[in-house]
Amino acid sequence: MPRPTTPTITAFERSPDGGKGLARDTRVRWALEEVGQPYEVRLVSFRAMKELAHLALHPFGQIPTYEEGDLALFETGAIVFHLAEHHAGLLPKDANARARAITWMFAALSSVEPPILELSIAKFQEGDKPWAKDRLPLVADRIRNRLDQLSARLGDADWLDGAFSAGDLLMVSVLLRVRPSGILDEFPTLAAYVARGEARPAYQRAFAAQLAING
Ligand SMILES: N[C@@H](CCC(=O)N[C@@H](CS)C(=O)NCC(=O)O)C(=O)O
Repeated sequence: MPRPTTPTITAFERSPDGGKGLARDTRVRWALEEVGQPYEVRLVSFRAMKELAHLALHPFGQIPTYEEGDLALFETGAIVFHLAEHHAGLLPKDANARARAITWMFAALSSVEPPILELSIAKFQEGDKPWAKDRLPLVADRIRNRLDQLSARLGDADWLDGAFSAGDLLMVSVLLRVRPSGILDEFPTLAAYVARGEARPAYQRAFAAQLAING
């Protein structure tokens, strides 16, 4: 089947979060909105995600995916990076500043998101295990440790390294996933950082678009 020329992403037919914007298509929508790239969305059911047609796009049977002409991508980091490389607005021009912004993209996805994901797993997939009660506070403390370090680095800056970048887009997206636990609000500096991200018109458009499907 020929790939669509207008970029097309996949998203949950019905997001488990009921439109809170926590499913990972929101961060891709946000990046597309930041760079002013129109896009289409193909909704997939949980069953369709595990079928061959979707597995050809995403080996792990997940959303989001991204298709544009001959190109098919998965992994939000790769998708956001692709958009940032091909459009102005998400990565600085200066080579060193650009490398630092990319570093923050990796930091969001490989140093901050994993413990946050662990908390969801501990609560929702392992919550009925006899050891869950002992494990939860350990996982929560690992998040606190990371957020403490991140908060210290951000200090009183608006964004992680100069102007808003793809690094901030991913970091804010990752931090939003921990807010329901209450842990984000223990770090007012980070809560304000996330609020700055959410206040961006591009984020608001992305949030509204996913809410229109899931709300
Ligand atoms: N590392 C991946 C994670 C993708 C992911 O976990 N997607 C979730 C939705 S937010 C999903 O499809 N879950 C359904 C499943 O794994 O069956 C990325 O950043 O794109």
